[in-house]
Amino acid sequence: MKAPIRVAVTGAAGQIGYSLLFRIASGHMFGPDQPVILQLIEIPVEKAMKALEGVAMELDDCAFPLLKDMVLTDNGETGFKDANWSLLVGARPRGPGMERADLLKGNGVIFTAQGEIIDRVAAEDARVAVVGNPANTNVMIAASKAKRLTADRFTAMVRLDQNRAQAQLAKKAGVDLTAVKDIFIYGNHSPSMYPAFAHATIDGKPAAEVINDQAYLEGDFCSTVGKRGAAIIAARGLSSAASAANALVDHVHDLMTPGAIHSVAVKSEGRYGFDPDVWAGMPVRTTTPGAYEVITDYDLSDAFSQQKLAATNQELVDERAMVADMLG
Ligand code: NAX
Repeated sequence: MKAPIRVAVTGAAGQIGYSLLFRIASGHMFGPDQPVILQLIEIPVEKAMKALEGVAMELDDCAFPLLKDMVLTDNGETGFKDANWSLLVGARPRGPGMERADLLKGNGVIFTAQGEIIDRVAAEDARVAVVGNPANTNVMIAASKAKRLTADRFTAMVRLDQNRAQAQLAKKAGVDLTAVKDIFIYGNHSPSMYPAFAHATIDGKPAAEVINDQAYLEGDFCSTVGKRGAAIIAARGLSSAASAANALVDHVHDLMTPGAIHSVAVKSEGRYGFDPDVWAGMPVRTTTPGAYEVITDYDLSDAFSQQKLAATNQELVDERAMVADMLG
């Protein structure tokens, strides 16, 4: 039997955690023959730790053959110790009347600490996936604290947006979901993101040709995908959780699957015209488990794509400026 993978999860007693942990323990993230050890991290507040105990009891009660052990902790040093993957889901939510700069800085404190600890105590092959918002800036802060781990080990999730975009295109075209290919998310995980229909295909033909409604693609399609999170809050009274957990399963699963092509927020290094130092969504191809190369040959030279890329880049640059004193 393979050696277990150690998976640290922050915010483990939260909404997303409740949908996520059972999928990891049942083998959906790392495969049906890969044992796992869950290292569950919450805040040092009695209510949160008590809730975490309840989740762990339920995990026990599932009798998952792949789940070899669990660690429950409010201490990062313990929680990230020897972790192969650190899934940073917990974050500070936006409070009433809170300015965006305060939200960015409040989270900056959390991701500064977690970046430092992971760099110090996580496994040699440590990899990090950030979900907690503002995800792109949080991952940038965490990565800036790392001295041992290189920037490519730090990714943020835009996969939920990719899945949303794929589903919307399939519905609009009246085709099976699997007919929609090459739809990727560029930029920030925020309404400014660009779900790039420009190079998407449906049944092997350009999506724009099949849908034949440029106004829809540039208008409703982009805004539906960009504002889907808000629409779910309006309908459900709670933010997306099961679909976010599912997207994180996809994010990590595909990063562990050589040949997979998928959207990930990575350090831009200037690709697709993004500022070199921001983390932006873009298509990557997994090379070896955990490693990837950015695909740079998709054509986004049309005026609409250029305008969308510039806008989401500007938002990332502005976010970076707001936390400039916390970087490095
Ligand atoms: P919940 O509020 O249900 O759960 C968050 C949990 O994190 C809580 O139990 C809290 O105690 C814990 N937590 C907070 N700070 C922590 C810290 N420093 N260390 C460890 N645990 C900590 O939120 P949930 O619905 O689970 O969402 C979690 C995060 O995901 C939010 O920031 C949310 O905005 C973000 N999302 C990101 C998405 C993406 O696509 N990137 C989509 C879904 C989601 O909105």
